[in-house]
Amino acid sequence: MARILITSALPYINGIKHLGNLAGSMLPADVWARFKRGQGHDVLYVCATDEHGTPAELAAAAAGQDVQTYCDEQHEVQKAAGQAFGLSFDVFGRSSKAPNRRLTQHFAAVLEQNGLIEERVDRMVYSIDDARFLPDRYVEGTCPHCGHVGARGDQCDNCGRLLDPTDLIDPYSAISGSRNLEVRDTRHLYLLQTKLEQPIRDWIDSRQGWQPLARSIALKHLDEGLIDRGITRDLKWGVPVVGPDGGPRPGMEGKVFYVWFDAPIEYIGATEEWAEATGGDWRSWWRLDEGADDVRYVQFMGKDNVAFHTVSFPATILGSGEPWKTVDQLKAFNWLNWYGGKFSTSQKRGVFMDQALELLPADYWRWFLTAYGPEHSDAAFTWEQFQSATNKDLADVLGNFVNRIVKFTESKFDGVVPDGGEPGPLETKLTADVAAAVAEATALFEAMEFRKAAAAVRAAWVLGNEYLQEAAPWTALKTDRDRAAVVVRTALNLIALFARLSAPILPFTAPRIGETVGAADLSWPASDEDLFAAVAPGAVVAAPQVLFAKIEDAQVAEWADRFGGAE
Ligand code: B3M
Ligand code: ZN
Repeated sequence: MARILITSALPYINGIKHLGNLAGSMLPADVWARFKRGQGHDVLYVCATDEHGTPAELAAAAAGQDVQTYCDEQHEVQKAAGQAFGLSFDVFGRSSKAPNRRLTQHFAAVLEQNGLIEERVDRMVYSIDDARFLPDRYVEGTCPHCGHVGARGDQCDNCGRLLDPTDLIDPYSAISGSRNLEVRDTRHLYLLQTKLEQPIRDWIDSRQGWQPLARSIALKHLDEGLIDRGITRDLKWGVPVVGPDGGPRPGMEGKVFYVWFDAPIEYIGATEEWAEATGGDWRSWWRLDEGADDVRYVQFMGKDNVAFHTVSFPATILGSGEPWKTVDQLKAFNWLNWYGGKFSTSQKRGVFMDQALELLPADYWRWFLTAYGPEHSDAAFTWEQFQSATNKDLADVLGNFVNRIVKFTESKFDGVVPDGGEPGPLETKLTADVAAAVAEATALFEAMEFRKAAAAVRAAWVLGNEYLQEAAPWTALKTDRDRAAVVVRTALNLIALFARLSAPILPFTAPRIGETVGAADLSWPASDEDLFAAVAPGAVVAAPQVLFAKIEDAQVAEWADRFGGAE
């Protein structure tokens, strides 16, 4: 049994997330956590809301609430949405909680002791009309790299480059829209990343488990050359900058740490929140000198977050000189688009997590977003593809198989698993084919190849249908009851197996599938297991309520109308 720490990028507090956010970090992390738990490993899946910085302040202002109240409410909203989607977080923490504050201040202190933090007088964008500095997202303008209009001061959404607000061409205030801006002096802490370039490079070389997309993004940032980065901001909401004694730091009053400095530290902070709630030992997950040396740490995130996780956060950790656990495997995702374009809250394009569940149960979405997700390239959500995936994979292949054979057992064998007969050549072939599909699904999940793993699971379902078609128990029954009994028993065992194979992706439906044949075991099958031993003669079976309803064309039309579709 291995100890596996899993984190998915922390969703910003500013409103409920859309399906693209879900597909690119939290959902695959959950699927993988369930796969690993199913194998019997000791998994800790950590997530939290990322509550600081300009996204929180701007969203609270737009909602007409003070930031604390806004965050309190939105945290509960996101937590409930995660639960409704079956996201099996061991903890869903908050970056505004005390553990993160303490840890963030701790890291800043040790980095400074190590000569890696410097106070600098900085030139920052100041809005005369708003009477305040405009850090990060408070300024918008044109990206100097790609010309994208409406780029934010911290990062361009179009080309993904990290920006400094003073880089923007034709900048304006995101609060008031005012262009009456000037650049003023203000004092800030800088993390001297230039001194950490070689340690970060060496560390990346030592991480062989990263997926290529993550590695190439990391190396690109290093090759472009690291710059010293301001890690404080002129904001009210955030982790306060303090002096060595924990009191105010002269010259830095009223300043807080930059949200991207404290957010990844919340992975540790949230684990401390988990420990407070459960009595667990958070240090054994994070401190190499206290047991974390045998932990395997896997991070999931969208590609825009990779630079922060492969360069910025490691700079904090490595620069501390303390024995913290760092990421072993990093899985990055591309974008899920809404038809040709982006999801957009303001333009009401796309489906958000809460709305999705008003339309259909979580497993329908989980299947589509896993099996057809934006894994190796951007993927597009279209209602038509969602409909086709649901109807073909879930309703026709999986649902229909379960229904057909259980109903047949009910009508012809009184709902009891029949005995008699001996497996023949068809069963021998099926056993080998299914074992191969399971082995393939296991290897692909292990490799975090989610689309391919889902395809392998689906291939196992297809084998079930093909077997039933060929073995035709309804025909056999007319002449050879024992032969029909063998086929029925075999197929009912497949149902128990399919429940197990489906459990990581379809956690709500898998137990219902298992229940039809009285099988409660949803663990992931081991390589040496007899896959046809779960359902024994004499057991009672019961047909399920509809497992997956087909999506009708009329529904597609209605949803496209309500949420936007092809333009
Ligand atoms: N909240 C950005 C995002 O949601 C940011 C991730 C933080 S991970 C430490 O895309
Ligand atoms: Zn750009």
